[in-house]
Amino acid sequence: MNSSEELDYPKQILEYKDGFLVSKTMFAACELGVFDVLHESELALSAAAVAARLGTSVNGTDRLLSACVGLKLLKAEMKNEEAFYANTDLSSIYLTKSSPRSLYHMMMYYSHTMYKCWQFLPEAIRDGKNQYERAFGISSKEIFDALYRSEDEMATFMHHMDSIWNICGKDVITAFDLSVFSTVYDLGGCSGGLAKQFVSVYPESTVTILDMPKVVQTAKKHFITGEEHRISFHEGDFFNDPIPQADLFIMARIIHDWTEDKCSQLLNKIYKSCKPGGGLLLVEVLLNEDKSGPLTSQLYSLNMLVQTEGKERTRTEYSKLLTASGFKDIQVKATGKIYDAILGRK
Ligand code: SAM
Ligand code: ASE
Repeated sequence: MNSSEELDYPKQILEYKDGFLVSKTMFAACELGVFDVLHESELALSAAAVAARLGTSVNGTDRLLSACVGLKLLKAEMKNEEAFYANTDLSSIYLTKSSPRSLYHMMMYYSHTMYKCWQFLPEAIRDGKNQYERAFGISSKEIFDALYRSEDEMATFMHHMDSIWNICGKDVITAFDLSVFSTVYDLGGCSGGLAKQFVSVYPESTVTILDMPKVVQTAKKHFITGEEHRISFHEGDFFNDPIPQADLFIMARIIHDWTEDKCSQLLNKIYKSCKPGGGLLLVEVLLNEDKSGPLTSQLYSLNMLVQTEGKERTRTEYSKLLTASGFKDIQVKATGKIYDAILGRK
């Protein structure tokens, strides 16, 4: 029930409508390099000094910096009636481009690609399908042809995918004891962000990343650079090429991309390639059984509608999918962070 105070002043609704103003403010500050300039400077800087370094207007920069203070992404200190700005610890760690835990590429993917798709959310709900045609003029039937419509787009997507595993990869990989599995395939393993976490936790294992040839080539060039000798690559198409035998298959954010039919096809194929006693680890966000939350999973499911042919699922829905393909002893572990882990055994 709403209180009469709320009915009189719809505080939450008014806050929600400003959600995209908040995101866009943070994205613009990242894109322009505000956090990088402040990180590089030893001293707090005035809006005019930041503007001079960024080559932006003083007028605009002044308002952006002030809004970032409101968002608690920057701190301001007054000296002789002028504000001097500095990063908070959080901004230095997560919003500068060069930090090892940087979310800069994620912000750019949200600000450019996702933002454009979400403009057509009502249309996506009317049509029940992704909006690449309306958002980017792409009529491809294959979602990854649309996602990888240029080399730049592919690199941004891969960086975006990579960045989250520096933050919640360990939790996903340690949700179950996976030390019994020595040959591991990460299907659709992309840049190898999760594979890196895997080999650092399980020193006896080797991980092979299977992905599309152009993704593998980009991963080798920009992401996995020589030192990680327990990570290798396999160029292939998990729908149309044979899937090699392994003790453990990992699929992170794969099942949520595809229709029920394609998921079953893929899972049946993996079951056949899985060694007896082997396992399949799915890494996905989970919806509550009654779909009442969490809000992040509900919003990500809408994102899967505007961007893919898939959706987010409940633990029961994942268990049913795995069971139907032959997997048994299905266990689900919530990590408390965005991504959770589901393990099935053969
Ligand atoms: N597992 C990674 C992660 O969670 O960070 C990437 C997930 S991304 C949403 C889906 C991945 O599946 C991409 O790397 C994409 O290139 C790959 N992929 C899509 N279709 C594929 C196919 N037919 N064969 C192999 N890989 C595919
Ligand atoms: C996919 C995952 C994502 C395909 C497209 C995607 C993500 C963004 N775009 O498998 C990451 C998950 N985040 C959200 C908001 O859904």
